[in-house]
Amino acid sequence: MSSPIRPYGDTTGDGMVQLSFTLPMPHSKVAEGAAVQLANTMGMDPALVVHAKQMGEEYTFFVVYGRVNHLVDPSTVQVVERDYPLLSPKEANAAIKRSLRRRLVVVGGCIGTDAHTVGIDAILNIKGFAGEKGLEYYRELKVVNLGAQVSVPQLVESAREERADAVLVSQVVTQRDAHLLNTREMSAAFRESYPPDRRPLLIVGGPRFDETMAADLGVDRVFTRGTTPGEVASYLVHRLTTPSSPTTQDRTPQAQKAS
Ligand code: B12
Repeated sequence: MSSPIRPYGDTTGDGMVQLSFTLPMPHSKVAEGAAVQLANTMGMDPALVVHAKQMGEEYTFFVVYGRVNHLVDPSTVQVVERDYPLLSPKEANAAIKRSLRRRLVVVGGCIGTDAHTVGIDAILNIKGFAGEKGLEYYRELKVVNLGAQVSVPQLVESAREERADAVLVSQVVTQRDAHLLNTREMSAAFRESYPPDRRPLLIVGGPRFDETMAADLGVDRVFTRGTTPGEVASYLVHRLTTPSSPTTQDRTPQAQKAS
């Protein structure tokens, strides 16, 4: 059992935090005063401007350091814990071979206008990420990487053509909630194009997603910053080859023959 805690900067429990933001005004003493006023309004008191830098002609970036009185209670925090075992590529390949008796097909890409492919490539490309090989390295996975700026209809079409078991979508740009809107559009399109028991597993990832939003976004799982390919491969195996998993039932060779 954990008890409520405070942040600290200099001495344990002193409540000190650091905050950065930009105000739409040139740097001046008034601008610094405005930054302190904002911090005070947010509950930082006292608040000290420790860095101020004019950006272009009309903006100033601030770092403010100060005390808050709020407590956090770790026992009430809700997170998505990993609820599947981490497998090595060898174990993942063996599980797919044993259960599907064919390669598991993954179609991925960045949807909308998003051209940030480094994240999805980190997961899919053979070179991988953080010392782990990407999904292309797995012998029992067939990976179709559609790259950047894939439209939702294109994605659905490719998923159909490839008979995808899973669709992996990356969204990095979050301006005007583009990542949320695009993801909802994507999941709605898959629901429209597939009967519920035939729909591929929908996975979305990017640095600014909230992992708890999967149901709200209509996807099966959300992955965020720092995700490694091994985690994704293990999740795919868990969801698509474990007999108790609901999405597995209609993808087994027997079920596919029957349909
Ligand atoms: C590299 C980069 C670019 C490159 C992209 C090159 C490429 N081929 O990808 C270029 C120069 C093209 C670019 C362009 C732009 N960029 Co840029 N870019 C970045 C930068 C510096 C790094 C992103 C990156 O590669 N991260 C490394 C990867 C490995 O991390 P990741 O994406 O988080 O991926 C990991 C996880 O999130 C997860 N993951 C990600 N996707 C998926 C998907 C699945 C299925 C799974 C399971 C996991 C997963 O796994 C990955 C590994 O752990 C960021 C700033 C930053 N430091 O993050 C800005 C940033 C993302 N860009 C930004 C912006 C604004 C732009 C532009 C709009 C700029 C402009 N005005 O033109 C354009 C948009 C272009 C477009 N149409 O999308 C903003 C976005 C702000 C926002 N709130 O949305 C950022 C945050 C910079 C900033 N602070 O302003 N950019």
